[in-house]
Amino acid sequence: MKFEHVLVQMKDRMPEKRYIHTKGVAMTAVHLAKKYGEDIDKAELAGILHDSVKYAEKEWLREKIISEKMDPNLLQYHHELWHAPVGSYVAEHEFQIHDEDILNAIKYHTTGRAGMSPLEKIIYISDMIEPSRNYPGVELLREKAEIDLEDAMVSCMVHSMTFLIDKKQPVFPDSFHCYNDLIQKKGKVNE
Ligand code: DGI
Ligand code: FE
Ligand code: FE
Repeated sequence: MKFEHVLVQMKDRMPEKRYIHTKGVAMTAVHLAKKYGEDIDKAELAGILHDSVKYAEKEWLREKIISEKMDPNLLQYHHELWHAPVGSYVAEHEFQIHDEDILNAIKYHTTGRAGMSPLEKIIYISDMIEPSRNYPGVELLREKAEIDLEDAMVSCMVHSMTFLIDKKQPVFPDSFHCYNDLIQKKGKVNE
């Protein structure tokens, strides 16, 4: 990996299993970036850094969301969502990443959003299909990712939202906006 020196810094921040996931996301993102003509280095860096604060203290994450004036709605939703925007902040301020697309790919990797860039979609999908992911339906998502980025993104978003709705969990509005945006752009409304 080109950014091995950044990857090794993730080792101290997370358990072994999450480190393997991180490597898997970076590798998968590089593969998809090659396939869909996106920037390979950006994909690798975003993949490596996407879960950097997954194991940070909940209260520290909350503080950052408040002090850095991130979306205050996040605090009304599950704390699992907080590592994504704060991870983006950490990428910028600790790892000196200033590329807006990389920062957004990290920021929206958990919820998605309307108007995602191809890199954002690549990271969102890679997070769900990297080789160590093992849940019912993952194989089909992997197959879709090899065929069409948009279609894979729709399927991943539907899978995530359906999973939350089945468990009667709240769904963050960005995910709904992402879903509607993808479907409307596909022109599938009222078909
Ligand atoms: O950090 P990872 O485990 O690699 O993956 P992730 O960043 O996609 O986080 C997944 C977790 O976040 C998973 O437990 C489901 C949860 N999640 C994602 N979107 C929402 C959500 N939880 C709630 N309550 N609402 C959401 O919209
Ligand atoms: Fe994550
Ligand atoms: Fe992840």
